[in-house]
Amino acid sequence: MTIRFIHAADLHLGSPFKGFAGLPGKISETVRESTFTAFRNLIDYAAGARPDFLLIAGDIYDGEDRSLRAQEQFRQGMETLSEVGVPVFVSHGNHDHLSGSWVRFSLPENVHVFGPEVETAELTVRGTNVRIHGFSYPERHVTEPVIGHYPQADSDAVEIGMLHGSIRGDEAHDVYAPFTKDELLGKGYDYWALGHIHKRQVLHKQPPIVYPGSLQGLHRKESGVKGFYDVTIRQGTPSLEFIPAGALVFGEAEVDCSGIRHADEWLDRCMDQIRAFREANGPGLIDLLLFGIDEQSEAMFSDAPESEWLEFIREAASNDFPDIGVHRMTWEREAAPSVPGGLMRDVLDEIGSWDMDGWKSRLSDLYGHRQAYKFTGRLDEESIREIRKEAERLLTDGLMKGGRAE
Ligand SMILES: [Mn+2]
Repeated sequence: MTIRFIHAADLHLGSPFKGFAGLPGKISETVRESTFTAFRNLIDYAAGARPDFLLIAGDIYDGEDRSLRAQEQFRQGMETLSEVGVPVFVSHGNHDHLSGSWVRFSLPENVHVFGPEVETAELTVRGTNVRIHGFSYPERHVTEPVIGHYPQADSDAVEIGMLHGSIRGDEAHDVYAPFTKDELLGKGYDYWALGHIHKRQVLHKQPPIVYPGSLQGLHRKESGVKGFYDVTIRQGTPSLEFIPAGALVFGEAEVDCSGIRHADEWLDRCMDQIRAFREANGPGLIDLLLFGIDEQSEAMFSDAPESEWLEFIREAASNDFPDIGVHRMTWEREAAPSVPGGLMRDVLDEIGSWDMDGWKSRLSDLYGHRQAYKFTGRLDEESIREIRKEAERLLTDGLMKGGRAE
């Protein structure tokens, strides 16, 4: 008895990719289209491999309003799988919960969408009964555990649980439909198809408890190759193959700047790193981390504003590698010098005294502005920490350059 299925989650179709406005040429288009491209890669793979079924464990859509375009693309993908006879089981998550207001599209009959309560879908694969248990988020915040509503395994069937949520006590993520590993194992299922956490991870090997991760990285913290799992369970023994699907990879490249005196030397070193990244990862968005900055290279960098350096490398990269974008550039300098006095020092002291709320209230005009939001994205603790670091760095540079802050 062998069954084969595909497990994907967190497609986030139609994610707006805020904050990528400055990228030149083709790459900004690639970024905007990336969730759709990744989805087509998933569908093409499934149509070719013809597994027994496909599981999508939540967050198909990025927004609860489910844009028309995203829904149409999804419907087309489902039609393709309908034509080749692949059933699809869908549970909606916190991003595409059932209470959002969206225009309805009809999906073909091969698609089963789980309702707001845990329910069981059954199918027969070459004489083997398969039971798939799952639910869709009735509203955005499902903070109560739902695991108690999943039935115990019935010994005759292959049993699969679909669950969009996070492990109890995981402080780093909003705790949605929290569960423990033991609770999942206690159900006696053959496979747990999880969603919600965008980082790929296998929480347990046998039976597998799996987050496939997001199908496409959505911002620079979702780095590395993204995709889905092709799963085979043969005589009760599972084997998992990870299949890349993302249109581009978010990543980092480090550029050693020691001994550099001229801009063209710097450019060569950057391009070497970009080329290496391209060879290892394919299309991508890169953060360049400049390290080993000595007096000579510092003197060179200080002769042009940072924005100009960034523009320079972006253009050079897009000429040689049209599918690579330089997202950000960071100068890794030594610790702040102890230059006393002056207005910069006063400002540095002042902002040093602000706590998280202090920063939030001071940034709220900009971040709350409807037009600016397109460029700034969301104001969370992580972005505040970055703004604070950047502000301190600009002020410190200003101190070093005798008051000229870029
Ligand atoms: Mn998600």
